[in-house]
Amino acid sequence: MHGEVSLTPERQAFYESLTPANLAPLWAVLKGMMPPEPKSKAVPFRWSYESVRPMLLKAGELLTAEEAERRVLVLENPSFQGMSRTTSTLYAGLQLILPGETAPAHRHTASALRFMIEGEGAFTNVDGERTTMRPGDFVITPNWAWHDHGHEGDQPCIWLDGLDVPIVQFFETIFSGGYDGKSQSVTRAEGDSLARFGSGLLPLDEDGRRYGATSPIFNYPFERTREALVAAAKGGGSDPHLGTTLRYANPVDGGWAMPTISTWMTHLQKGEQTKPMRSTDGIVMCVAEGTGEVKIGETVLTFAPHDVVAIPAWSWRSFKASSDCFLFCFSDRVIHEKLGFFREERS
Ligand code: GTQ
Repeated sequence: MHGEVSLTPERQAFYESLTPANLAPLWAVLKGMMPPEPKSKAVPFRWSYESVRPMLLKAGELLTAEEAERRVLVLENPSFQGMSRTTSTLYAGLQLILPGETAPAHRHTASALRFMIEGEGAFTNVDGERTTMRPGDFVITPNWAWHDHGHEGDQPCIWLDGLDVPIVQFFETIFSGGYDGKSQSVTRAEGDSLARFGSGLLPLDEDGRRYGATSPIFNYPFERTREALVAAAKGGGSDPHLGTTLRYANPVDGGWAMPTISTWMTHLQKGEQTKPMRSTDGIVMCVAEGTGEVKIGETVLTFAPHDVVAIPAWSWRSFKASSDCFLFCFSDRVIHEKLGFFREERS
């Protein structure tokens, strides 16, 4: 775009006369409106699991899951305090459920994902099917699906929630509702969705669009993901920018597992280092296993298991693994792709 339009007293007076008429001169704002490339308002940030965990457990002493509805500490980007945003477009939070508790059934137009971090025995019921969540599992709550969480183990369970809330808010399409009763009745056997849709097989007489554009698989178990990544790393050689990365796919059409949030997992072997790349999507990363560092622009952040890192849109990123790493990531990429905004650049 061209240079600033200079401000004279006469012009200034004219602009002020426009304001009460709810008019504004485009030429005074055009440069800011159309910068040559994106400049994210979000900043790179890492939440250390070691330091957040005690605060989450403290919340567990202060209130029950039922009282809270969802006992979650929102991971707020320093640029968005009070706005429940981890990146400019995505929400992330750490949720705690204690043995015997229930997070009551509700539903909303925001889509949610869970990335399980710690503990045994927690489950979520989604649209009549229960799934037990084990560390490293990626679990989906499709938009408008009833969901409630419970816990039959004897230790605290903690997972990362990822939601498209800021996006749904932007479109002013938030709806939500409470269930008549604490938890929904289970109508399908555990593992049914994974059996029907998650083994390279599909039902002969159902097209699999149970949840519209969301994958009919709602738990992608870590055991399978990890095994695939380890085999792929051995078999194919790692990409210089991506390491060994596989995305979670909707088996019905091969697209992303969720209509508004892209998800993938990266495996880096000890000592592996990726070359800088950047893309238009803002990313939230959760460390499933391993330690290392991520460079985002000029910021270097170390990471350890279960740490969560916000990577702002269009910032150069590269990773260095000091031990074997498995890094779960989610972003708004799928929306960029659908709308024709997605770009990436590799050094
Ligand atoms: O578990 O349903 O972190 O509704 C935020 C909103 C979790 C949930 C969040 C939610 C949930």
